[in-house]
Amino acid sequence: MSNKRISLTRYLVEQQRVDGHIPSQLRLLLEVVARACKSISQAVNKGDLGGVLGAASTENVQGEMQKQLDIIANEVLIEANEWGGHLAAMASEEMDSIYVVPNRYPQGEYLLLFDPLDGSSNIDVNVSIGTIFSVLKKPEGSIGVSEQDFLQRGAQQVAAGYCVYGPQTTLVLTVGDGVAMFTLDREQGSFVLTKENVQIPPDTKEFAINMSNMRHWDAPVKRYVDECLIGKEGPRGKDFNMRWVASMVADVHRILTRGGIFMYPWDKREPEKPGKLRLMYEANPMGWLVEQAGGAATNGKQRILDIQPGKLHERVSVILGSKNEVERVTAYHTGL
Ligand code: P6P
Repeated sequence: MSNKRISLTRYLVEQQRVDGHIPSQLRLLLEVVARACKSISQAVNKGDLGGVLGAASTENVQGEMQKQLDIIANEVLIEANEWGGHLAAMASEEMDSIYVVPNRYPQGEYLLLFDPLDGSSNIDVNVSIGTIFSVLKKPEGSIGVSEQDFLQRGAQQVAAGYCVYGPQTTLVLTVGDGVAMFTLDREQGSFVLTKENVQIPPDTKEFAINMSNMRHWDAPVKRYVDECLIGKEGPRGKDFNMRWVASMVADVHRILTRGGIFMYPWDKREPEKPGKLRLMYEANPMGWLVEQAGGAATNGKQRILDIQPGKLHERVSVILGSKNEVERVTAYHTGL
């Protein structure tokens, strides 16, 4: 890549103009989301100095205690996006139902879904967290907008990405033409292109799973992790390393950067739930990013992006990352 600094704005204009890849309304939407992520990054960076750490006194739709920053991040995304005329509605992990753009603003054709601050359990201990977002188009001919309009397969996404608030603040984005990474230049206040055409190595020696749940796993996951732990004396013929940040954004960013496999599978703790992570605003955007970078993403049995959602906040088992590893775990589930 030349040493010419390419801003997010220029990258998106070129995706719109040169490749005809994204309409101006989608470009506007992505620039607004990026600006909102900058504001969230500022709030996160203040930490105790901003008086925004710690729990709020409320629970989200998942029944999880909300952190103050969860609520702040949600409000920042709503306020940044509701007036621009590019959206019909928004959906968030932090809101029970969809947020329809108020009548005082023009309605657009896009639907924005987000987990405003993923990894909240890490906020108070200064570990990387992030915002995950997914963009769908409102179905043609749909009058008004309803939750039903959001229930589209991940393969229907027109844009997806996340912003990781770590040692750097980095926006990672796909519009279906590969994966690009933009690092926030705090002096200029702009996101600068630092990686494009990101590729995940098809093989890896690094797996990510919460090992404390081992006794609850299904046999295929247990088999895969056991083989990794046996190492080079076992069927894998190589030793493995393990990482678990407990922030999906941080684990996925590592995998996009150097490969690996991330697993949050179904387990016996709550057998009626297909998994812990949410399909619409965690697994789908991350699954598309990983596929666009040459990786794979399944629920152990099928491609995540092919799952037809039944509910806005439905959960899913997630196996994603280096293609050959994801295919192995999936084969252990399906016997193929
Ligand atoms: P556990 C964060 O709360 C999250 O939704 C993901 O970001 C993360 O991968 C997972 O949950 C961590 O879950 O059970 O290990 O705390």
